[in-house]
Amino acid sequence: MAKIKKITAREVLDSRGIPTIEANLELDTGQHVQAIASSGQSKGKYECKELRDGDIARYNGFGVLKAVSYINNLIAEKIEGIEINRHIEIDQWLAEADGTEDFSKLGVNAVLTVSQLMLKAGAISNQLPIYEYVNQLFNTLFKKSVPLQRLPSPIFSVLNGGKHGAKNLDFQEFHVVPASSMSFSNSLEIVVSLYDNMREIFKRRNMPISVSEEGGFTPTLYSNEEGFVIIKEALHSKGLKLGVDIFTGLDCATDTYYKSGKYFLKDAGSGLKVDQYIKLLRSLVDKYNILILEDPINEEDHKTWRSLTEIIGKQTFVVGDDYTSGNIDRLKKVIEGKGCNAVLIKFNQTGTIYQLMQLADLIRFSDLKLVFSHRLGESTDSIIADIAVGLQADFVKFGAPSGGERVVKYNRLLHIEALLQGKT
Ligand code: 2PG
Ligand code: MG
Repeated sequence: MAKIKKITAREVLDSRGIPTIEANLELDTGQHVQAIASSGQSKGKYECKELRDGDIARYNGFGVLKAVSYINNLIAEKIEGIEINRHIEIDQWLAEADGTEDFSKLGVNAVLTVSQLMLKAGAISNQLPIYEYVNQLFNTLFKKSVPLQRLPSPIFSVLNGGKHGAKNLDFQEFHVVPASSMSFSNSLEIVVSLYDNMREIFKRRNMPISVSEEGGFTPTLYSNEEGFVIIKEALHSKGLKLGVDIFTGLDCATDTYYKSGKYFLKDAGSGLKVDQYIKLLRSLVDKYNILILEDPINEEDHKTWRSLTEIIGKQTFVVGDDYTSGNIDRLKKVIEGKGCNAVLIKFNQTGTIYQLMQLADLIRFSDLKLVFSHRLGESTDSIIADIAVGLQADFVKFGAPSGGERVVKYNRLLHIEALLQGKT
């Protein structure tokens, strides 16, 4: 079995121009792999922590030299020479070596970069594409027989506000979600035309065309609801039916507009009390066929999460992202309290690949839908597309169909679709 020969890390930039870690691993067979850390903007309270230098003189404090040096010195020294098929054991060692619950000592950016490297090297040394290797690994580790049969349904962000926009809209992301009966390639083609139509609508209205770091448009509108009106108009000109061909979604990322028990949306004159806010959400859900409703409620208000899921859970996936934060203990609590019916997981919220798989196992077998998501700070690496397919996630959310770091993941799904259909 191939052994890990050398690991080296360095500081590079992510898609936002913020420092991140890139690393290489060489096997003694001469094979090489590379990995890079992604990073969030709207982070959940309970997610794992990145290690940043905090030295204001470099990159405004966002440098990652300390985390890089942990890989190059401490971690590399310990794992070089070990057989690559022991990478899950190494994941467990990484968690022990850090010793904190949230990787705040070594930094989840350092730990997950190494864990990704080992997954890729494991796949390469077993001569398997990453998605197939992940699937086999998952089934073996958790004694499951999840077949590799379908691609996750894509959720595309087409409008952005909140922390991803320019505070123009309160909701962080407006999504379009093609009907799950559509093939991935068909979904992508439809949404790309829809996205073009939206650009044309803004041009016709003489509105400046600006986009967020995840590629969604960031117009200044009178209300959040107007965002749905624009999506509907763009659909109409393509001859598509809302609620039949296409559904919508929202990542509310509530913490930007929730303050002291009230929800402050530009759609309402003043702060809304919980019951008024729920009424507004329900009317949007019905009017615009919202299928995905992510982080609609303040993350500490478990009671309202539960009652909203009870009310709309038959037609809508009420998705926990910041609510669950990829934290397994937190997720167990949410499952017990029936707080949501779908969970979104992000690469670097949880820790190592092994921990990510444990989380996916808990979600899948608790009868919750699994959404696999990018982060705002990304790279042109497409590993999350492979992992989402390998784990047979129900949905993927990789941003707008625009920008190299987003389309590389959608392009990878096109390739995997062809591979699964035996077309390549
Ligand atoms: C989210 C993600 C991805 P971030 O909130 O769902 O869109 O954002 O990476 O900023 O956490
Ligand atoms: Mg979110």
